[in-house]
Amino acid sequence: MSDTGNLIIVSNRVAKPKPGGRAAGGLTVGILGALRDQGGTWFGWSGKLVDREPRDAQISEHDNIRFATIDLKGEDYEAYYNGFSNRALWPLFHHLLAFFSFDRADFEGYFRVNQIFARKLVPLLEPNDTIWIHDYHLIPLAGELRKAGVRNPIGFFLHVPFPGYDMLESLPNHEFLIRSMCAFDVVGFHTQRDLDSFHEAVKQPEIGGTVDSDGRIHIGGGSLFAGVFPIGIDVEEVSGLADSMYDDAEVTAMRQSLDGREMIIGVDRLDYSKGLALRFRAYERLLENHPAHRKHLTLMQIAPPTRVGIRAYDEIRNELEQASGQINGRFADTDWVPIRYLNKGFSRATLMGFFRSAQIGLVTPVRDGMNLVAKEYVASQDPESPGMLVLSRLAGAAHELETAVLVNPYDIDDVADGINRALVMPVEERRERHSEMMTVLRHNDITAWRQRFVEALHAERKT
Ligand code: GDG
Repeated sequence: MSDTGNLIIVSNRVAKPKPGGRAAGGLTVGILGALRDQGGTWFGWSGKLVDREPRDAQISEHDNIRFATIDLKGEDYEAYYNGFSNRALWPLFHHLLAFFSFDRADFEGYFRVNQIFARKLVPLLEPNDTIWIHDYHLIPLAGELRKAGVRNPIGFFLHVPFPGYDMLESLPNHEFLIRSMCAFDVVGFHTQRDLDSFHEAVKQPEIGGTVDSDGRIHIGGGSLFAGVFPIGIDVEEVSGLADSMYDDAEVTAMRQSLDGREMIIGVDRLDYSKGLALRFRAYERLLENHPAHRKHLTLMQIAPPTRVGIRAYDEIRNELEQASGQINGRFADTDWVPIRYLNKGFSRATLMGFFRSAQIGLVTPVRDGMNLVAKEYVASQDPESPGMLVLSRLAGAAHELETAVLVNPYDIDDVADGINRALVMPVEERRERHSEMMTVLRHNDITAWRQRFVEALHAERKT
């Protein structure tokens, strides 16, 4: 054990490496890197549902990292995950009130699961450990750990946006949520905008916090640090993969099937926050307004399903099938189909090869904490003749990738014009914009992200 103690990572799911399993995604690689540096444990739900009270955490070890997982009761999971986390917090934090619904029983289940996490985690903790908790599923966890007498530094990183107070107020127990976030020692966000919204929330009279000039928040006799820690990617890993996968058989076959046409690529979990229906409409508008692109352009949209069983997610799936069918029906010809809509996932390596093969990366969420796809697309490009990123201003990534073609995803004419601008952009301009984006990606890469956060957490030991 190092003198800084072990790092304990807590998240809803634990990405345990499986023998022969798929290569881990960027965030998982970042977390595993942090655990390898400091030594430690990754704690979370096992993915298994049971019908009795969950047993103590099951521990296993790979590569010097401990994995500790617990099962959950089916009804608890339904209320905690599908219910409060994904029907209330996810849409609310993404400013999408039309998808928001609140149910007291769901909130109770959410709170109960956080209590279970605390109860099962406490016996695994040593006095010198630092604890880093991830995302909106686990906001009350620090408070529950404190009640159980845990004195270790506890950090929280929010992977999704943090909304303004007028939006938060729609949640009946928003005050509880804000106070719960203040039970952490360090709270991290992707962007300054999210941090500003958090400050606005803690300063509300009913919350009663103050923010000093160093960014420390003082509340109820205690204090915490809240800061901006933009998540990044492993730039060299992504560009290396893209380079080596360009000639892979599946990637080559896909490129050959384009028959010399240019390709726009979209890769998103099938989620209403990703703006996919509007994206299809924007592409349709491009084909309407710029008929020269017809037959010379293909949109390949990859959208692996997630959160299956939540109604809004089943609905978006139907909506997209209809929209792509209708646009293809309107414009397709015997030798050309405008949209290839793929409702499935691909290996990480294949995806990077696809990114390298696409002239445009189209990333148009209606709201996104950061959006790693935007960063991966940029890092996958050939610096000599890079493809261009068309990026929603409402993604956290737009705060860093200022030289992408920035668009408002709600304005389909703006998106259509943005794609057109990117398609006709001279290579010198593309190179210049790409090189500026790469500088930002390297400065804020995945290692910088985790090291900055863990450093901030260690600093809390002394205060
Ligand atoms: C949340 C926040 C924030 C996608 N399809 C496949 C696949 N992916 C990979 C992408 C990328 C990751 O999944 C998605 O990350 P995003 O950041 O784009 O979006 P969320 O899943 O919504 O993530 C987001 C993030 O947390 C980190 O803080 O940026 O704002 O919403 O890496 O490449 N990977 C594979 N096959 C697929 O088909 N292997």
